Amino acid sequence: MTGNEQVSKIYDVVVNRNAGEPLFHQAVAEVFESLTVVLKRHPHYANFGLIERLCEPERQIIFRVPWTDDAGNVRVNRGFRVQYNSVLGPYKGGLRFHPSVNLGMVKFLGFEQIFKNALTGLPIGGGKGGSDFDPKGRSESEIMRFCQSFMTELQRHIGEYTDVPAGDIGVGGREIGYLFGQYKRLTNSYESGVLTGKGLTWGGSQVRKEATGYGVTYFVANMLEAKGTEISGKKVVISGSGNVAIYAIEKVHQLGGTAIACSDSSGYIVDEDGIDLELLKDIKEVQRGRICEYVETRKSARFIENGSIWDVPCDVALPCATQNELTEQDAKTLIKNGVIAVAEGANMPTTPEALKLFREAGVAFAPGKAANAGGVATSALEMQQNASRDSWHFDYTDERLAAIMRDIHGRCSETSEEFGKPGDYVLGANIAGFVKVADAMFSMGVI
Ligand code: NDP
Ligand code: 2IT
Repeated sequence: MTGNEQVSKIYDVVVNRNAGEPLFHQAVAEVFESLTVVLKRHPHYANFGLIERLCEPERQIIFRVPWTDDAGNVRVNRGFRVQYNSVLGPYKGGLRFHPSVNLGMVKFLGFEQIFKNALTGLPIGGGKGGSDFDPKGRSESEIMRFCQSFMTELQRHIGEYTDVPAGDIGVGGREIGYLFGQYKRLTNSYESGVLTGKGLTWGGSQVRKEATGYGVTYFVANMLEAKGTEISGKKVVISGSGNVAIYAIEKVHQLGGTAIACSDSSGYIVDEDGIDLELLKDIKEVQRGRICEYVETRKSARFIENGSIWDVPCDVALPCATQNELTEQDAKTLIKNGVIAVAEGANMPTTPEALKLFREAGVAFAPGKAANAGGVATSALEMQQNASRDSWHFDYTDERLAAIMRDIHGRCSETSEEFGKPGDYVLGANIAGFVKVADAMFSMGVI
């Protein structure tokens, strides 16, 4: 059998065994596309059921999360933790609270996380979790009670050496605080390294909050440098206005670019003068408001309720909201408008059809598992600080992050060259991540 036939046979099995999980299938297909090339050169990676084992999570936990709302009604949500692969270190990956969360979504995110974490070069395995809880419109005390109930079950499955969750969509510093408080109370131990993204006064790392957004921008700076240009003077469109988007905007501005548009699920704003970041932070981080409020204060900006943010002409596009948010039509528009680089701050925000168009058009394209790895990498730095009961300064941590992103860029670029597709960061990231995990799996035998 050729590598291609082997891979497509395994893919069919994955699809049949995981019926009704299209996001998971999509994530697997994207990695498998790159594996054909690897198997051609290194057929041994198909031995000992390695690829089949890689697709099957080591453990999948689903649990009931009951909580009481402010009106006294009992609500029931579903909690998930998929402990995907631990050959490189304890399971590591975020928790997502969003009404769309289901097992297939958590599996897609956990699968991606394995390769992303491998690319960081740090000792972390892959996992992901979350709940179909919708934080929108919930009071502080409802959020707290939900987090406490969620952790009441999750606590028996996690630990500094077992599984270390962090934030993702709908889970930020506030939620990590409630989750950590409940973990500490239930276990009667101050195990700092059990969660990352903690507050700076109680075990958190400098730069963790900023890390994903800063990291994606560092990656873009490296990509542009390879093309003989830089961020300075470029117009950048960034979707989302959450944790990743806000700190991507901050770093773009620090590096001399201009972020001119951002969004939330109700629409997008365009501000050709450059986004006023203090205003955006106040609306999103302090008031927890909607993006349309931006134009009430900032008269130079406009709010567009219907339509796509990718209609806004730009040099660099950073999808930083959610999966499959950048479609084939969006890619056509961006290419027509002359986009030179696209980097995924979110996980799998680009549809396969859009990705194909970017590749054909020669647009520099950074997949999420490489471009947004700065968040989890800084989580691993937080774990290091917790283990040595140390805390590093902001500038030092930021330099470490920038160096990690430079290394990831280098690894992806060298691997793409080695396999005959220079500049194909998707291929480079998939292969470099896969080889590291696969080699460790071989060393540890059939487990
Ligand atoms: P936040 O919850 O802070 O922000 C999410 C943003 O995306 C909000 O503006 C939200 O708008 C928008 N959004 C979410 N879901 C949808 C949707 N279905 N349709 C349209 N807009 C949507 O999350 P993060 O910034 O932390 O995460 C953003 C992305 O980055 C996710 O894909 C996440 O997996 C990925 N990521 C996050 C990392 C981190 O460290 N936080 C690390 C690596 C990747 P609204 O408020 O209206 O819902
Ligand atoms: O998708 C991701 O990499 C994250 N949500 C961050 C995970 C982490 O453990 O910091």
